[in-house]
Amino acid sequence: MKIYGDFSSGNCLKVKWVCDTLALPYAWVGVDTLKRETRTTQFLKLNSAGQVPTVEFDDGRVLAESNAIIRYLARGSDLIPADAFAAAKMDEWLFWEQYSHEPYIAVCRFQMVYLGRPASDLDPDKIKRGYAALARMEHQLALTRFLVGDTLSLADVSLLAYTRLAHEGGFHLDGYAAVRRWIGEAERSLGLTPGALKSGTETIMTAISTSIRRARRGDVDAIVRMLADDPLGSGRECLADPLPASYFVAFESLDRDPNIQLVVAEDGEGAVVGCLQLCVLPGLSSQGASRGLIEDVRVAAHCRSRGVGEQMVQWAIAQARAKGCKLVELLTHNTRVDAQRFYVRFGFAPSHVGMTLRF
Ligand SMILES: N[C@@H](CCC(=O)N[C@@H](CS)C(=O)NCC(=O)O)C(=O)O
Repeated sequence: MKIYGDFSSGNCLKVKWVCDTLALPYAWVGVDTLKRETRTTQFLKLNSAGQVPTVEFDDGRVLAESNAIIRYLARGSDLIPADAFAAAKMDEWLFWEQYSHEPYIAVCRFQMVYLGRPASDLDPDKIKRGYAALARMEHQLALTRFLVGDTLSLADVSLLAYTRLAHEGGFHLDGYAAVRRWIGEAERSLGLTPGALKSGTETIMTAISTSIRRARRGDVDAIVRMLADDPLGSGRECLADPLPASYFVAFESLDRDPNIQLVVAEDGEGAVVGCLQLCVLPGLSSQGASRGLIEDVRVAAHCRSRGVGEQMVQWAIAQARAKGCKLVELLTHNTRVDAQRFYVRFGFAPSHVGMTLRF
């Protein structure tokens, strides 16, 4: 499945989050709405509404409208309540989001962030209706943990997309304690970096859209180069031409192991811009809980700080959750202070003292 989307669009992120949470494989095709790439003849053939998100399934069928897409992708999953009435309440929120929330909160944000308008220039009616939407959510979320009862559903996915960015549209959430509590819980449930896209337009505009796929033998060279391009790795790796055979022997062994996924992140042109290894370790402790272990996260030097590492780590967290892991662990060298800060943003907390015995 291909997702045509723009990372700056909450509507598109809804689709990404559902796929990541349910571990549905996809290729992300970046479409820059500001460059009007949704209005090209080619794109209009795909979706005559000229909008993203649009998904194209492997059999050629195409589906648009964010809430229709997530509803289709999440069918049969825990993101849609099994009870028919609760599912209808979820739909109630989905329709409401498109008519009474997104046109105010997302549009004000668009005008401020992308058109550079000051808050004072916003349409007062849009602001009023945006706050009315927040008030309605606050009322519900003071009563229930999520929008439909105690469990995360597509209603939360859909409403989270722009509510977490409401401040970028000039909305103050200070008086909306339940909404703020819910944003944190929903972000954690979806494995999102708290406030991932809150740091302003620069982060959003320069983000690289990646698709994450299993590494192939032909990627070994690119992976080893990324491992070596780092103060610790430069002393550990050997970039001889050709590479030492030990790298390929290790790759074959990793590739055969069903509990290990060595993946690469590819940019829109198919270039490998990042890598990560996820191991799922079965164990007896904690009542037989499996745990995920994230290792060897690297991003190509020219692509750092552009969201690649974040997309890979979110993918790994979602995979570990989908495979039934009860926790995810990683080791980061105690000298890598920036890396530690990066992982804390996903909710990782320093918990162990790592010990190493080298042979
Ligand atoms: N109701 C649609 C709205 C989609 C939409 O407005 N997409 C915007 C990005 S958020 C877009 O593609 N704009 C470009 C354009 O209209 O040319 C949905 O929920 O998917």
